[in-house]
Amino acid sequence: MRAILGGTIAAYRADPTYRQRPDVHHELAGIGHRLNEPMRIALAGTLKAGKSTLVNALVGDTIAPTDATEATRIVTWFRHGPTPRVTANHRDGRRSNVPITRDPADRGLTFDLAQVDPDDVIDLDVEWPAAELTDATIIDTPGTSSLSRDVSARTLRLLVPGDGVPRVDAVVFLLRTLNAADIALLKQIGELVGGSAGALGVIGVASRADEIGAGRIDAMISAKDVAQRFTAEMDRTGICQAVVPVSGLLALTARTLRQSEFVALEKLAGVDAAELAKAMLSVDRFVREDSSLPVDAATRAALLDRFGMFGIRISIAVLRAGVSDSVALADELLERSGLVALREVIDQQFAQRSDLLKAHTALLSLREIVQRHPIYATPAILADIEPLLADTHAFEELRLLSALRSRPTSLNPEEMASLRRVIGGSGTDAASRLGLGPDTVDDGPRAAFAAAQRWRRRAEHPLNDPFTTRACRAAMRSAEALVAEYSARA
Ligand SMILES: Nc1nc2c(ncn2[C@@H]2O[C@H](COP(=O)(O)OP(=O)(O)OP(=O)(O)O)[C@@H](O)[C@H]2O)c(=O)[nH]1
Ligand SMILES: [Mg+2]
Repeated sequence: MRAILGGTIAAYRADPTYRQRPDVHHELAGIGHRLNEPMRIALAGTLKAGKSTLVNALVGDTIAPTDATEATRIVTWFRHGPTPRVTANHRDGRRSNVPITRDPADRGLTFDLAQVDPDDVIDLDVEWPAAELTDATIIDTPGTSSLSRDVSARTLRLLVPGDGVPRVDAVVFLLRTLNAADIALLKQIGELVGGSAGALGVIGVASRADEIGAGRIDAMISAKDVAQRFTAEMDRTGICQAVVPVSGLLALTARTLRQSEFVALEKLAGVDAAELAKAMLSVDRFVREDSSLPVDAATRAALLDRFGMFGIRISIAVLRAGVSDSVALADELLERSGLVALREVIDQQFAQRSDLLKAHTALLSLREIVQRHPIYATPAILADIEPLLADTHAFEELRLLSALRSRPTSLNPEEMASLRRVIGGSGTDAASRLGLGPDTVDDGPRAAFAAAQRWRRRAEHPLNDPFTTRACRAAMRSAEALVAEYSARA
């Protein structure tokens, strides 16, 4: 990729017409800069799906405004920076500083947008010293309700820009329901992010998962069922296969759990079970002024705000099961929020392949520029780009890793585990793909050869369904690539 880019830059420098076009040189240099930047992950989805809350949960700090403030109408970039700083990018190219204020109710930060007209601002740039942002820049987008509204248009311009050059490398799409408008939007995004092969770098989240079961303790279990139905339905559309149920609210609260909250929950956990069950029959009852619960009404309302009904129930259950310190409670809540699972999926699908995703974005950008500004060398450059974009095996691996989560195969559990491994499910280096430890690493070439043979034979099994055959063929190709890699090294 870098070689093609370098060659292209040289070709434009030497071209008699384009020698004098700093704007084009600047655009080309920008592609190179982006290859060195962290991967860009956008959070998109329907109105009030919980995008901003999930941004905060991922970062581990309340930095994205979540109320219906003006800021939720603006695309906001969260990048790593040494000190907190917010900059507004204006339509006329101007950049201005935006003061940061803490919300008095401690709902996190708000940006003081008094001097800023949202209609005049293209996007906000937030620099924040959070470790989570060193590997990925996270982009919060305004909710999309329909494809034509102004706010939706802002999100669409970011995710599906008119010039076809992607601004982001991967998308986490939050859905509370699956309706035709959501699917249409997802399709557009999927086509852009993944090229014509679709479904690359798009993860679905069944959001606000704690609400699906109406706050019952098995809410996350029914959320899993819903996610499975989402997955199956999305699989048919070919957009994104991995769908994870997540409660961003619970995750954020877990990551920012306060000692005072732990104390209040412990008091509630001490209440007689029947009495507590009655007091928690509904939200109204729970926050009632004249309740006999040992925690005052204001504190109860605050708990409800931070945990939700499900979060309170689950916390009490966890405390009753014997957890006795706030760190252990936070860990348990985080696990149940689905955030841990989401992070694993993000790591597997995005982080480990960030170079691939970034290279893919760079190739699309480069192709667009050389087509827009044709020079003598354009056909030669395109001839270099096209085969790289068409080499879809790495993309096929990504798609399969998620599809294997939900689609049945005739593989036995051992086969499934080693197939997932060989297509990069536990890491993309040769040793991880072949399951080699430090003492067996010398067996690499032989193991790769054996794996290629094994999957070729398995792909030809007469009782395979088409999906199983497809997965086995992909594993065979992955193993063959390892064989080639080893022989190139030797
Ligand atoms: N119970 C529950 N409530 C949530 C969850 N995530 C967000 N909420 C609530 O839903 C409301 C909207 O959350 P936001 O994070 O602002 O949603 P958003 O998608 O950013 O909204 P817009 O940007 O305005 O489209 C807030 O009141 C949140 O507290 C969740 O996981 N569980
Ligand atoms: Mg928002």
